[in-house]
Amino acid sequence: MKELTRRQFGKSAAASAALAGLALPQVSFGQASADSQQFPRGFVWGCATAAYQIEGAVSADGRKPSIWDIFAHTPGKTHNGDTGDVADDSYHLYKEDIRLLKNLGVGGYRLSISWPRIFPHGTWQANQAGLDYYKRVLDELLANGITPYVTLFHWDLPEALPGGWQSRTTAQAFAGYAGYVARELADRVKVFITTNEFSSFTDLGYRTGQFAPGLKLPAAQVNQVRHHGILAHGLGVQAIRANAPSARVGMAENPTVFVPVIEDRENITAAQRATREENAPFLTAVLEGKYPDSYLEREGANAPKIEAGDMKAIGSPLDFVGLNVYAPYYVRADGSPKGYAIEPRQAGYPHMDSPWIVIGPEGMYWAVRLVCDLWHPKAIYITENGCSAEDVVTPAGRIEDTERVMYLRAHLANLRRAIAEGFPVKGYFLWSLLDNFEWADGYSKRFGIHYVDFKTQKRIPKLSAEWYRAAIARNALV
Ligand code: GBH
Repeated sequence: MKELTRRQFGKSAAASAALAGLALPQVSFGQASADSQQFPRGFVWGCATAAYQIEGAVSADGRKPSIWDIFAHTPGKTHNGDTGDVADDSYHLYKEDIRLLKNLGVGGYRLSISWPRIFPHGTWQANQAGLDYYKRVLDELLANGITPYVTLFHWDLPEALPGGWQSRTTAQAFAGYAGYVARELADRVKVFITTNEFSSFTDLGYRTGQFAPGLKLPAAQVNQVRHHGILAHGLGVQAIRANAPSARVGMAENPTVFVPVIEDRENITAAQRATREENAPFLTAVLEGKYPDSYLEREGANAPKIEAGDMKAIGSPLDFVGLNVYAPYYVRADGSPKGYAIEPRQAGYPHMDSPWIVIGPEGMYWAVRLVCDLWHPKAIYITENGCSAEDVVTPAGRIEDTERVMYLRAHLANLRRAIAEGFPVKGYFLWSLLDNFEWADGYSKRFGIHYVDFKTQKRIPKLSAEWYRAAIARNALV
């Protein structure tokens, strides 16, 4: 790790020396241990959010409904009937939220743009007032020295688009929107992220029905929806490159992540196979520009209908791959034809406040390593990582979220291992800056490192915010 800076260590050593007169054993803080906690110079520390989860102001300045407005307002679809109508009111409080970012010392902020603010009817007629809002947000970020990482689609699809992701024209509409935004914001934004989490807006929206628009379609139609999702990404990449030639472009994906049960050759091979196979319709297709034959054979007559040029667009070269990492599966080698077996999640396996966030920090290391070994991306960003916690406010007004600190520290230790082994990880975006509208879970799950009192909109930094601030300041695990 030649790139590491030793300056921070020097400061800490001086501080402990100053305490040496006290009748306490000196805290050991040797050179070796300081180095082993360090991140590379230039590493981007950031936070992430998404438009519908934080903005509120759903009718402001010409915005029209997204499929999430409709879904959340449909009885029984979200916890407690919660909606994003107000959320964190970040639409109005964005300056305060940027102050929180500034206090943390982050270098980057991953935010998303609300498609229905820019094209309230999905396509055709752009809404200047919506665009102007984001110009104000971006200007505020830039004035504070924070680099924006802009996601174009984080699930708030304009309701007006007929058929939603069932329709191929939605992918084309996305490209039109992406190209327009890239052109209009190219002076302010140097990094664009097309879409967030293919499986979340396709499978959960159209197969399981947990997310908007809440459909449960048969396999052939689900595969077509998935195809339109990755096609939107591919056409989006082309449109962004045409309109903002100097911007860097990638996507944010949450592949199913596999940890080999034993770190040896056969189990690592099994994890690699599982990563490629289990992510076939999404990450594999995008990074190979082709669906694996095994996937097409498996789906048979239900396989997606592909038009000429689709796969070329889908496989458009990327400047980076963004990975959202929360919870892995464990996998082992076996004698089956595919060569791996995914371990069932045991009922007693520990998890964070959200039951789906089982604790598996090694997933962070293996996500990076396996994606790099399989596909050799130019760069990786961790575009999301974080967890929910109960976050009770103490009588003293504090939120002592030690379990979140544990979760983050363990994941960053594994990320650091990947970096130390030479994998090109350039930055990390913590999910999330603020407690917010957690989709189907409404306001019942808190992911922020700042607590939000949804009645008063007051923000309170949690212990995890203090911890993250210290990590950023030292560019190291703390
Ligand atoms: C990300 O999704 C999203 O990008 C972000 O918007 C979100 O707030 C964040 O993570 C935290 O959830 O209830 O067992 O059926 C993560 C992918 C997809 C994981 C939906 C949870 C529901 C699991 N998520 N999934 S379950």
